[in-house]
Amino acid sequence: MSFYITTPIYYTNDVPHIGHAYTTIACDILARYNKLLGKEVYFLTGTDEHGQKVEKSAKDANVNPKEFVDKLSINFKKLVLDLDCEIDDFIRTTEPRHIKAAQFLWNKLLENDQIYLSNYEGWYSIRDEAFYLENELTKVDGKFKTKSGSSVEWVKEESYFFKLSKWEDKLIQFYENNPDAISPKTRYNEVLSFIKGGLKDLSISRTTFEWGVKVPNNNKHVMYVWIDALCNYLTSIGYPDINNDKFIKFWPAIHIVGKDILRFHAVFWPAFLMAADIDPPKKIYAHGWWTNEGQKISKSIGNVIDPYEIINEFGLDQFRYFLFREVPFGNDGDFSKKSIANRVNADLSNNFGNLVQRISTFIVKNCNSSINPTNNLNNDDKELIKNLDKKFNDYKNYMNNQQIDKSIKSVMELLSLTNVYVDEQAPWSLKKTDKERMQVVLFVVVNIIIKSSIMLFPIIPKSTKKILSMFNMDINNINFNKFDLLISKNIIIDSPSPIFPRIL
Ligand code: ME8
Repeated sequence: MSFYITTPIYYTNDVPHIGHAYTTIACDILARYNKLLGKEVYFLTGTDEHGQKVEKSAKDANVNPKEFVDKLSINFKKLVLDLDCEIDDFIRTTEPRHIKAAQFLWNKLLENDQIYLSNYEGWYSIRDEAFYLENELTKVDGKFKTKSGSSVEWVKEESYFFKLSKWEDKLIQFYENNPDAISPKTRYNEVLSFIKGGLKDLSISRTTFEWGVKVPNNNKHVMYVWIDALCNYLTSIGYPDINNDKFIKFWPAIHIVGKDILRFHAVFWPAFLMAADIDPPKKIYAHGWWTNEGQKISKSIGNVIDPYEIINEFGLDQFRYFLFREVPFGNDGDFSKKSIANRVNADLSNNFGNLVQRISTFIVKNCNSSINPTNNLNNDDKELIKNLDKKFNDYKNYMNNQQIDKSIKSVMELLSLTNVYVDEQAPWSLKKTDKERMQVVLFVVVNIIIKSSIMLFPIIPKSTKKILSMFNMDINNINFNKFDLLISKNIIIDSPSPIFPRIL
């Protein structure tokens, strides 16, 4: 089984911020989870380096566009690694392999009679790199603005068009037959009603600036940045060679995107693909939008959240955990330092960390650092193990549907139950009265700590690896295979150290 997951490729017009980190970590979590299931995973991210917006930013910085993107792309690549994301490829749209793929896709569309030359006249937002109809705009201080507040300019130029209107029925049919192809459900409904409202042909080339992939056989035109950008998902797996192993194994992909760019992915992209005789994506998941203490994150307000600042203050896994436990994936979320501290203290320090710390130190002190497997379980133990099985199933069902927050919550509930079990069983009292029973209780708890660590590994990989190595587990081969049999051997505990210190 294979699993292909992508982030949007980010514009190289500025430094990365919390929003970019969010989508990339989401994909890393889902990629790591699918690896635990034993699937062959391909995880792609990269940078979107063409278009008017990037060209303008380069001009403002007084640098030529190529030099400009070379410099900015490095920050995005570095962030991926600093977020501990295990990618398989980092694509840049200025690379020769991508220009070749984008031009091939264009020619394919031309060959399939999906493109024609005409004139475009209408509103264009450089910030959104999108065309707008007048009824999608509102007048603010005498000037038209988009819903998100972007300025628009009137564009009048010769342009190639993609016959999007021709794909209306096919798209409706595709989504009606594949109701899971867009998630969450509200986004699916939104896209379907947009398509049913009627699709107009789409302008897919520009002549008034230079910074883009040249249209084959007409150098006056550069491709609309979105047709170039979307094609990255194909380039990485070897397009135009659709018969190569990677393409056969991994296409179609699951695209994780912010809700701002859903229409490009769920309307334009599948239409381009079908028009080029390629299967549409398996799924498009549109997540919500982060605000900063209630305000939209924006450079002009000056409230852009730098992921490095948060990581330095709270720790990487604490940051990853907060982003995906605090807010249901798909909903909007509000960021504040107070809420990260509260969440980390409640879940990671008081619940998970506390359990690991008290059990491991107890075993080191009282059991010569070692616990033996046993079958001598009483009803309380069996009840807790039943809960482990149930929460593991819930966790998988949620993860399979990208409900990351709910899957984390299942593990946290299991850990809370385990803390209650420890209090009730009181191994510190059993030490004096029934040493054999004490061993059983510790065995059950160690079992749950190890399995919870594996379940939480996709979300907080560094910390769970530390815990697993503390319990002498093989951290180079973490997976759900033989999950039931994990603790069939004697467990030796290495010197315990606090994993999640409380944030003061
Ligand atoms: O749109 N909250 O690139 P981009 C959550 N190049 N996520 C956010 C966010 C926020 N406040 N801000 C940004 C582009 N994001 C195109 C994509 S794909 C073929 C081309 C995330 O640099 C979110 O994933 O503007 C959003 O969709 C993406 O960054 C936009 O990145």
